[in-house]
Amino acid sequence: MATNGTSHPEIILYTNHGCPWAHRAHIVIKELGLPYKEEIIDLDRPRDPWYLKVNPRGLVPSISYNGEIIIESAVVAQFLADAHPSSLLPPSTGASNALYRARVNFFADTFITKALPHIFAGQRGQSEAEKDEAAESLVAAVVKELEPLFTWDPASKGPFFGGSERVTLAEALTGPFVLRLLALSKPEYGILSPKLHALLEEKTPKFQAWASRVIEQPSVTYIWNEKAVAERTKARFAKLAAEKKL
Ligand SMILES: N[C@@H](CCC(=O)N[C@@H](CS)C(=O)NCC(=O)O)C(=O)O
Repeated sequence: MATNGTSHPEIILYTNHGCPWAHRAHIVIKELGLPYKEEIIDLDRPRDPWYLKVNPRGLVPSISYNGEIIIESAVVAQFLADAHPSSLLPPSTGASNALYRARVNFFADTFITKALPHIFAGQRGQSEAEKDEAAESLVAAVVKELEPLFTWDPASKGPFFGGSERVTLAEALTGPFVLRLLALSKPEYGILSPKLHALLEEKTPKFQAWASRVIEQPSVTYIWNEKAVAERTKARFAKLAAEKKL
């Protein structure tokens, strides 16, 4: 791969600020302090042929890194974290670093495979009862799968994964969904059950304490537009319901 010595790589991030998967790449880039150029991809219309050459799947995010194209948010995030060692992720040298990296990946994988489907189910819910049911299932999944992974003591260590003082790859991969979970369950939006806040606080205090710190981080919030995402999410699910596609 072409490199440019000690200067910064040339990065183009193909993104859409409403997309949680693209949001992962934004968090990583911001945490690494890397300059980048941004190309916003309009997801409301078919992809232009030039973008399908960048990413034949037509999805965001993609990055160009010194001319090399990398697609899929988890791959992009991992690549950037590996190429630029930082508190996001230690290098894979030695068993103890490898173990920490495995723990980070397991945490993110658990969030995405065990918790996220219930967040989506809540968004799809057509009635308050369906939304409440999805909220109960989500909280049960967080109790069983995620709460036991908070093994550090945030009173004596940092608030982020493994007791880190700074955001790690675990937060970069899950933060966009944590933001949505906590924002879209505000009663004014009617998207996720408003009971979620109290349920999480009561049943998953470690997750809740961690999540409340994640959503305060500037790297997590700098592209976040809560009202715009809430409106779009509502409109998208209303359209799907009207088309009977839910
Ligand atoms: N697995 C992909 C998912 C990316 C994805 O679904 N992006 C959505 C926006 S949030 C997209 O580009 N959708 C465009 C389309 O489906 O046409 C990743 O992690 O990068």
